[in-house]
Amino acid sequence: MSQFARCPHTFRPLDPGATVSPYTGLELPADWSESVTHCIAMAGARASGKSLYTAVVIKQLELLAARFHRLIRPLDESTRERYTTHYETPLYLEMRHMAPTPTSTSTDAYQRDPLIFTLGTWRAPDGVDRVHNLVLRDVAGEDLENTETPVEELEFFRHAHLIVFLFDPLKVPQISSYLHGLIPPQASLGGNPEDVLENLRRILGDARPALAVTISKFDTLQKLAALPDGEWQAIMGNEGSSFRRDTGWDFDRHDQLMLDMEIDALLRYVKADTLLNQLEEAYGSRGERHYFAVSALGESPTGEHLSRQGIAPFRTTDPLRWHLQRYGVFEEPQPGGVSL
Ligand SMILES: Nc1nc2c(ncn2[C@@H]2O[C@H](COP(=O)(O)OP(=O)(O)OP(=O)(O)O)[C@@H](O)[C@H]2O)c(=O)[nH]1
Ligand SMILES: [Mg+2]
Repeated sequence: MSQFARCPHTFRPLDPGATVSPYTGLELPADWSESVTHCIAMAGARASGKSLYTAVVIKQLELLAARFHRLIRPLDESTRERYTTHYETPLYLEMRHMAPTPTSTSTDAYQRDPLIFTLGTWRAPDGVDRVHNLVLRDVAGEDLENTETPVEELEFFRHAHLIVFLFDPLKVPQISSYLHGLIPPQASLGGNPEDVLENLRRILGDARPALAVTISKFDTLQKLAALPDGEWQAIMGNEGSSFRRDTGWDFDRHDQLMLDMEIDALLRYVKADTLLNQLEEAYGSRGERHYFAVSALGESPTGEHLSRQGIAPFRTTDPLRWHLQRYGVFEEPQPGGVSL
């Protein structure tokens, strides 16, 4: 019996051998209680890039898995259908923007059910080879911006293994005023990430799941490297810095440590003090948090359509691998096995 299976809707632990979730009354997928569940929730303001990230990260995981001779597959028909309709088709076939994720109270809230992908068989922490399943919950930024959203609706955040908190750097007031004039003003929706973080704290209560604090749309900041000589050229154009390069399929602890420190330094440099203080206050010594920088697209879209150069994701799998590597998933086997 595995103690690594969780309810895919609520992310709560399950009793060994459970075939039905005691929290939802719903039947669990076959052999679920023998498997390892990785519970990951997306967070962020409207238009912070959560759904595009979700669409792209699955494709990237497929490529990564192939290197380990594994296949990523939707576990059920519902995941396959929803991923294809809402994520893959608009982005990869129609090459256009995705519609904003509907609020959880609307009838067409397809994200109320989690996306479940099986990652193949890997050695589990108990030394037994088990199927690992990734459960991803995309959320409407509208629900996270709204301080009246009932906590019960979003309680799964408390039980997540990992929250990927995406924020558009240009939506942080201190960063956008710092960069005023350097980056063309972006007329887009979406609230202040600081407000979302505050609301997330309300939802989390005393829980502190690992938090991947992730700059989204990093391509917009990378553009600063192209500015004529100056401070930004020096910072973003520095070939030696971790956030300048993608490490391909390697997930290297040292590189991640550097990345974390560099993003921290970058946020200090652009005087994002409110955000930094909020994170320190909420997480400080109470929970794990790590900084990341990703770009799902690699390039700013023009109008309704995505760049003609296609999608060039940058460091998208890093936040997920921060969690998965602890379980030895997408890692070369260690002689002594994995220890959590
Ligand atoms: N430049 C750039 N723009 C991006 C990137 N990812 C997303 N965007 C832009 O951000 C918009 C919103 O992305 P979504 O993924 O739909 O945002 P969301 O967080 O799911 O928004 P809600 O569903 O309303 O919560 C997209 O339509 C793109 O214009 C990226 O990697 N680079
Ligand atoms: Mg969305």
